[in-house]
Amino acid sequence: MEAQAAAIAHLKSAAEIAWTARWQMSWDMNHDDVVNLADFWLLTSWFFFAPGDAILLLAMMYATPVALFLGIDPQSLSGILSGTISAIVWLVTIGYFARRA
Ligand SMILES: [Ca+2]
Repeated sequence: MEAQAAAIAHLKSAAEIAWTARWQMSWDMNHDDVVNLADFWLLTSWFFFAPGDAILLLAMMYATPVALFLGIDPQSLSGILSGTISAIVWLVTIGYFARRA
């Protein structure tokens, strides 16, 4: 059980570091000192995955044992689970605003 407590503490601190890194945005997303189409796709991806990444990071920080059990870690950011959550959030959001229009 001591290993479990250490794994939880490790995941929590890794998630806090990942949270800070995740929300840094710049026009030059790949840091090559040029703003071009490659940065546009990275910005689009940054924006698309934001809801899923936020939910996964919050789970890692505030429901750490659950995240550990589910195998969610900072490597999960912008992955399949995050993409699925993000797609659902965006579809529900678009559906909500489309119905109001
Ligand atoms: Ca660039």
